[in-house]
Amino acid sequence: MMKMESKVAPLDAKLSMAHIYVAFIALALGGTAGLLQTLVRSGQFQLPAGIGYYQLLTVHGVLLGLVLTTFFIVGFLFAGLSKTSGTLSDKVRRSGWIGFWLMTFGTSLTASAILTGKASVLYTFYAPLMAHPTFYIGLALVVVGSWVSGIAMFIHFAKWKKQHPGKASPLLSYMAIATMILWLIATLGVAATVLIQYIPWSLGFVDTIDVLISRTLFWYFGHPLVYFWLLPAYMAWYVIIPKIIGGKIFSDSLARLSFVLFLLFSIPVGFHHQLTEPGIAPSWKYLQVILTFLVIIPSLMTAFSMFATFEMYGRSKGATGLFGWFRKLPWGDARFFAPFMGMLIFIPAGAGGIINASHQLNQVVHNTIWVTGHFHLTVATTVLLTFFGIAYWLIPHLTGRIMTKAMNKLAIVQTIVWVIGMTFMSSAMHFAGLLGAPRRSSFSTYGDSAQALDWIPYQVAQAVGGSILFIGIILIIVIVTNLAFFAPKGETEFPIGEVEEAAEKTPMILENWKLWVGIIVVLILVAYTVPFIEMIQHAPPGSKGFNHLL
Ligand code: HEM
Ligand SMILES: [Cu+2]
Repeated sequence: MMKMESKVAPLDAKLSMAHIYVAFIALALGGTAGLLQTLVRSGQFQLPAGIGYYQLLTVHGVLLGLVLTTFFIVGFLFAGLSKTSGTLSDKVRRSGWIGFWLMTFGTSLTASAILTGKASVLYTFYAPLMAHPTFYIGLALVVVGSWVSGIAMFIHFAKWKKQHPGKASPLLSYMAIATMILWLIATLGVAATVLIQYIPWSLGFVDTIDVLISRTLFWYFGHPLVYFWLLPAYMAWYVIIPKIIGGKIFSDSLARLSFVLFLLFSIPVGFHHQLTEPGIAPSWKYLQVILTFLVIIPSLMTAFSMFATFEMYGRSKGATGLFGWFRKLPWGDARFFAPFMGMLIFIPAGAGGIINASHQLNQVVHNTIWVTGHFHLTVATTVLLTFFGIAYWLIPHLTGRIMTKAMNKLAIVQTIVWVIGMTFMSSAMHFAGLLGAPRRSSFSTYGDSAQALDWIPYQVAQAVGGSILFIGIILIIVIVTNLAFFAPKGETEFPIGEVEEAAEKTPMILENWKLWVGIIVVLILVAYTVPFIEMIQHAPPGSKGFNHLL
């Protein structure tokens, strides 16, 4: 097929790169904040110039959790759609740019509120902490911008479908659309709370806010948010990695089915973040925890599929014995090595996630720095190392350059540095959390209490890890800058895997989005309607805003 060999058209490449630049600027700034946080929490360092700890942590959470991820993902999805479903039409591309500028303008509004000290409310912005209205308005613009881009992607995909009736869509495009459907459904919750609750309240149109409802709408969004981060990483694992190692995609149908299951099981489960919250009956928490655990099924399907691809490839290269194939993998190729280390870290990360989601065990770790340790393994390692692995071929593909051997070596070093730094920082966070150390708090010995003194060695280890990670940040910025501006000109492949010949044909029911979206809506209604009505009927008095500037 000619299309498969094509390049992303230059105009589409520009759109995609614009997103990627913002993402890596966010990484550089957010990573610096992260380093400072670990230094503060070691007890050896104080923030200069009146910068507050919460202010710093808000910068870190918003830039890395929200800006880096969303921009990188939208950029990657546009590139993937352009590559596998054809060049974007002018209209679709223009909508992509409108989306980009809305998101960028929104980010700068939110950032100015945080930097001027008027929005130290952390990236979850829990009420009744109240920020300056521009913080929420900026966030709303980021969401609306992402919708404009998302809808443009749907239009592009619908056009492909129309031109290819009865055919299974390109796998990468299918996955991009699944990811965007997840994002659109999930962001309805955060948009509702920001537009209906936070903005009128912060502008002073209403006096009080219903805290439980705001938190419920936030977590209706907050959990699928993590799948919005993960699915693009899975896109790379399922479709890109097989090509990079020279193997085949194990099964197209299994890949699509796992995406559908992720979509179904990642939305109606927000209560697992609210297990300690009053006002939600235990039976509804129980239901949502069960739905949470169902996500283990597509996760294990993904793991199985990846290792099947690796083993099939190794054996085709003559590997023998149970694990002989392991040595045949291209360890020297950063495009493979970085995501592979991400997959490896996902094993302990996923195990930690099962602990978090279990009601009883959650009581032990809730709001401790264990949780922070957990998501630095998932999003800041598994997802991020995979995104780095994508950047190593996507950026040179889009800018018409090649990654030199030297840069590839540096990228291998970057991966190792990241894994070592994260092992220090994240392990220390997990252990300190088990000893009761709270997350989201500056350094304190709590009046020299024995328990708090026990945490200090771990906090020093966090700072050691944080410093190593910061070297990793410098390295990735050097590599990305090189790939975008200085690397030698040339052609870089956009790797798209092919399906194993023996694989079953893809059933068309997997393309039936009306059906899947219908099932998601039903699941959401089952999981949320009754508890939500109860929250409204038995609502406590609302809360006034708390704002240290008032
Ligand atoms: C240089 C690398 C990094 C370092 C040293 C670092 C360090 C930290 C520390 C110490 C905290 C917790 C502070 C506290 O609760 O008091 C934290 C929180 C957080 N980090 Fe990182 N981090 C790094 C990279 C990342 C990356 C790459 C991401 C996301 C992709 C990320 C996302 C977050 C989020 C979402 C929070 C939670 C903020 C909150 O609780 O409001 N971090 N980080
Ligand atoms: Cu969750």
